[in-house]
Amino acid sequence: MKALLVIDIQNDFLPGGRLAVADGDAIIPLVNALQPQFDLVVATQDWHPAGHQSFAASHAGKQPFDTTELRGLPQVLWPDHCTQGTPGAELAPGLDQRAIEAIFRKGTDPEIDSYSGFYDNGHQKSTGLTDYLRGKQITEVYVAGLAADYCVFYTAQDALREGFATFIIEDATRAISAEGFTAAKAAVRTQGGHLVQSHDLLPAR
Ligand code: VGL
Ligand code: ZN
Repeated sequence: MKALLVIDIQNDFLPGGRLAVADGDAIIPLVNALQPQFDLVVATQDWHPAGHQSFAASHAGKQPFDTTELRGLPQVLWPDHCTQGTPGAELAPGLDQRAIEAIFRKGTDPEIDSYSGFYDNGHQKSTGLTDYLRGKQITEVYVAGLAADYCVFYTAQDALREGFATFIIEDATRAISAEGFTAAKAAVRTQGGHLVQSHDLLPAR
């Protein structure tokens, strides 16, 4: 059984948002068109408490995109984004949510970031996504959404670690950094994952 994981298609990651990914809105029609090709559609939602430690504003003297360490892990410091209950944290209005069976929220622990839909960045706590997918008999996971070089990449890596056949739908994602996505694709391939295009999945027309 195949699942589509729709990663963080939220207003703050779209043009005009607090942590906008260039052209991020361009993937929404594709993600909508892809959904009927899957046995299960699940979404993730970045969902930070105000004052989250991944926000530059939580660190005196730091600017967005500076780096620091959190719990011994390298951490990019972001503009405030996807704060719980704000419009920026909502799933994009253009995203068809009818077939989304569950939404996994992440980044809720104020002390640690969580790029992956499966685990926090320290791999200490699970969101329950692995068990949920296994319970639905899922063996193949296709990842789409934002951003390609962060949450999509980390989710794909954890899916591989958890033993799912793992695919990133390349034209259904957009990156914060093009170089970052190039490196991410190489890493995913090295780990046994695959890059596919939406036309590999959509019926011929
Ligand atoms: C993301 C940076 C910070 C993402 C989330 O969804 O890729 N990136 N929080
Ligand atoms: Zn975040």
